[in-house]
Amino acid sequence: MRPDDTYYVTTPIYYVNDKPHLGHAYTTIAADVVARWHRLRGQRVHFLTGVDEHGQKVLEAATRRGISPQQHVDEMVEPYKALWERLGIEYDDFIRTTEPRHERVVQAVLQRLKDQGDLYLDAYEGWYSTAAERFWTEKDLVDGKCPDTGQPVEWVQEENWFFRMSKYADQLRDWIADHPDFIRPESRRNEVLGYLRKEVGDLCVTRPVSRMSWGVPLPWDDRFVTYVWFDALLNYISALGYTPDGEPAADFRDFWPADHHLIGKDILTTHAVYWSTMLFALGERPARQLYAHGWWTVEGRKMSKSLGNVVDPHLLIDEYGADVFRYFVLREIPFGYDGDFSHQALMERFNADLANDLGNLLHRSVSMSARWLGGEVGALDAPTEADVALQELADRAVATYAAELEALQFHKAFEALWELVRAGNKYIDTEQPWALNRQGDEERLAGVLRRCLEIVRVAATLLQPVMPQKSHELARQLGIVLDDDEHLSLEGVARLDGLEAGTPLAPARPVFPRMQELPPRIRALLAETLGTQADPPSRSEPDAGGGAAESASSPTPNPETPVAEEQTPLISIDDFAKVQLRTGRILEARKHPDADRLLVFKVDVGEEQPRTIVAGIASRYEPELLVGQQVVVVTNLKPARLRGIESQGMILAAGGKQVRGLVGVSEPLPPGTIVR
Ligand code: ME8
Repeated sequence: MRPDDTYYVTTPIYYVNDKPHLGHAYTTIAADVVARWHRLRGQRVHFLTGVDEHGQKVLEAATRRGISPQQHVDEMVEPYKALWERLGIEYDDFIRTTEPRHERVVQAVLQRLKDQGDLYLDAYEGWYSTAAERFWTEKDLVDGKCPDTGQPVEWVQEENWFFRMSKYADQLRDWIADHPDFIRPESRRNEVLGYLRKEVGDLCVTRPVSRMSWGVPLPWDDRFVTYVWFDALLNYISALGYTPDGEPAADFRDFWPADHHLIGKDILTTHAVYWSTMLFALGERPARQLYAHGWWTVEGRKMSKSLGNVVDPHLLIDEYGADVFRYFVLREIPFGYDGDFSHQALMERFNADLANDLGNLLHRSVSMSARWLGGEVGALDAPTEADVALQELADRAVATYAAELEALQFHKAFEALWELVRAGNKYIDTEQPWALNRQGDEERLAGVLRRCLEIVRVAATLLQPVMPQKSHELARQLGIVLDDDEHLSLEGVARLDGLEAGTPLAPARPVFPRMQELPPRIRALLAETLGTQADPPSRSEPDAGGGAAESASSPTPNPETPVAEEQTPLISIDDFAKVQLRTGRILEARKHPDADRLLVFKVDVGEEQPRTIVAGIASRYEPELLVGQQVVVVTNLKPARLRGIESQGMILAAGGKQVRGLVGVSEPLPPGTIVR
């Protein structure tokens, strides 16, 4: 009997006819996330991936390169391992089907099936598609071509060995009926049931060496090698040390049946029908669940070689980082559905979820704690009704997150967590720590900020399997330093009191700095591949300091490069005297309702009425943290409307497009004091 505290997940083994692409990365990321999750839960996990090294496709790829198939597969396995390393994939075993430990099992299984009368030799003729590596009947063909690949077929007559798959078809029908969760999602289950409504034939499990020699030799008949699918499917148990006879190997006993075979929808029949009947013939149970996910298109088009470049996993890691790539693919489309990978969508998702919601919550709570609580985790105060509601939401979010993740409903898991994160931001808005600070209510201020930090801890903990690096960066901000192999514990994670009061927080640093536009390399590639102008240049909003002038159209110097003196036209003292500068005090600050980069201020500049000033500094500053701040204002600038709000002056700031600091005065002075 399989122990309860183990978990076994597999990916397909990928053909090494080419380098890995987005689709391969997708399945493997999903498997890694569930594997890491179950490890975090304290289970003993076996996560298997690997490569499919036999068969026609691989042989053809080797032939094209003019090298032996063995040399080809020895080389082509490396890009897979290298990509998994960069993507942070922590597999427990990586199987190659040319390994002796695998070939031995394939041969033993064939021998066993032959001995029990489940294999027979038969003459066969039919339409063979080289591209799909399978035979079709006349009525399967579409316009005389292979229905799967659209490639030409040829009439082939040959002897082959057959597996009595038909004998096990009823057992499979019963199994699916008795195990409603065996095939997910439901639509895919129906697809298999539809297939099984028709008569199920036997399966040809060999290829004559004369036609295709790159495979596992039949132990008793050297005219044949094993059909690549029969060989490949056995990887899921050969890797566990399965033998058809004798004592079961320890890993097989502990991990079979697998909890999840993750596959793409393209290989559902082979898994649901071939693999299950093979297992029945061996007297074994099928995996607990086959989960067939959907297919990615790229920028609205079918994935192809040239489009593949636009979503080359290495490019995505280089430009966005492995963690953001991992998060995006699992967040963007429900697992099981088809979806489109678009860079614009990635940027929007990043900005909305990571920069705005989570990043902001972290930044606001850490920087307000730094400012008003000496940079330490505050102590909890007696909970109010709002606090109790927040705790209930946290309990619900954690429970839902766990359940949905374990059901591979990644997007729903994230939705549940983000409900909590957004509630954290709202809690800041309603509790108004800045007002508490003004009123000197230190106890409540500490309690409010503490609960916000706790929500960040909950998020960091739950996100560890998805964003292993970023979650540790979040933890570091909370004053928790973890080694690579250390983790935030899931135990009691939902309770909003897991941190320790008095722990020093790290200085606030953005973990997810907002993306203003797509990286230049991506923009260039998109333009080149799709022939479109990717992403228009940034909108005309003001530069740092963002005053009223139409400054956005003028070229912005790189903030890192001081402008050379000879390039700057000199002005006379009279010119300078035209600029009226005064000290001001920020009375109110809020986000601009229609522009992410802008903040709207009420500034006292010593006049009867405070001025409304709009400034493009939202990427750096939380509005509420600026209330009370002394600034320098250009007071005689012509008013200008910025996204519908009239700005009556400019707050001076240092930096170019990216503001890096506000200009201040060393002493507190009355608003309206002249600056010269
Ligand atoms: O089929 N979108 O290997 P393979 C999402 N060796 N996923 C995709 C995808 C796309 N556009 N394209 C491919 C084989 N995939 C066999 C498997 S298993 C015993 C043998 C993913 O290299 C998806 O997981 O063609 C799909 O099932 C797998 O790549 C096929 O990889």
